[in-house]
Amino acid sequence: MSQRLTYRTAGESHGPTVLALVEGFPAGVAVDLPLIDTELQRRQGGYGRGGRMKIEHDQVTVLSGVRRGVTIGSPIALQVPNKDSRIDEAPDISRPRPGHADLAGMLKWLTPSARPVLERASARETTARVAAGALARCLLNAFGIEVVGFVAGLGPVEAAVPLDLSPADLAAARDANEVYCPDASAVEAMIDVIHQAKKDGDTVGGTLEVRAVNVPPGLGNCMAWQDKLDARIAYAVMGIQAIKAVQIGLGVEAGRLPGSQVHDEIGFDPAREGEAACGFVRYSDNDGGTEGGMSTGQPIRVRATMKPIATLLKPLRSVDLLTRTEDKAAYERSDVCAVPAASVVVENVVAFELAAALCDKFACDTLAEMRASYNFYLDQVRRLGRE
Ligand code: EPS
Repeated sequence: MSQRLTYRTAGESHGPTVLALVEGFPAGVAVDLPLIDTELQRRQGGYGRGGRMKIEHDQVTVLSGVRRGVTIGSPIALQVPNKDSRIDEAPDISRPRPGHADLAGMLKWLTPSARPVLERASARETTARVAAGALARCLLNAFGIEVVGFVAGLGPVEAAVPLDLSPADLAAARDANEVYCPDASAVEAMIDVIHQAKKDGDTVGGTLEVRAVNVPPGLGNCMAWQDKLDARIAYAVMGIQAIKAVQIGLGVEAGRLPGSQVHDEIGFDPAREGEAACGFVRYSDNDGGTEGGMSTGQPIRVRATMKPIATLLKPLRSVDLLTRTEDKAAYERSDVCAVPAASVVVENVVAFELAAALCDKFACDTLAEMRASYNFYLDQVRRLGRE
């Protein structure tokens, strides 16, 4: 039995390193280190980041699971060292910051200092998730599956991003500005929002969107709720720091519209039979590429809402755990806005879930067997009902 593709992370924000341990990754996949490093560096960027990103220069080291640049089927340990490593010297914090893991963690682990809690809860951990997700993309690339994440909204500013943009055009438009937003007309207003928040000693959140194309039908499983693709994506994305909502396709809007305006009517285009969807097309894109928790072959579309960073330069009210008196929350160096960075995290987290679902459907120890299984399956879909 092949092991399911999974990953775990370890590491504290100011510990010596951040780690991802990826298990169940098929053998025979060429590891594109520049691709992983590019994603790590994109995660560090974006307008509104704080001082930490000037210190770090995130780069991955592969510690295991790879020989001569190709995966060998064993667990893959990915390491990204912290330059700002000073966990033992970092001061204790007795005034928890509302919105962070501080108070809940202090009560859970019975510690009057939030330090041990925030060290692990910090979004620094997303470095490991991006590394694991970018590794998973090396597998997705072998199947032509492309995943692009971007900023769809920032504070009150909403972007308009046409659904028919190709992944290359979407990524190019996104990469042309500091807020990772493909809608050029929204960029200036987004930067203004971040600028104003900084001036006010405040922070700002936003909306992230991920689109994945060339995803074959049949990933996920309606027979077992745990294996539904949309559920697995939502679980993974909700697990990202500061994410408060996840939606697939129309999401919450689907509850406000009649069925005739929600469900994606089915068509067939023989000219597109060679594509992953095997010629099946839809006349709208509201279900976000999944029905019954399975991919339909249409683009997967995921949105996530990120709350504003919980560390405020003008701190909110809190209580000192040492005295039980009300006081202002502690201030730690932080970002004003990490929405662009979060779009990179969501993108790579979704990529990992798609790779895991791909491995489930075409379960194999090696890329060669996966490819054969994938090709066999699409061939069966094309023949379906015709013989
Ligand atoms: C982050 C590293 C952290 C913060 C930020 C994101 O570094 P430091 O605490 O040393 O400044 O900049 O983390 C948070 C805002 C948070 O809430 O955890 C990173 O690598 O992304």
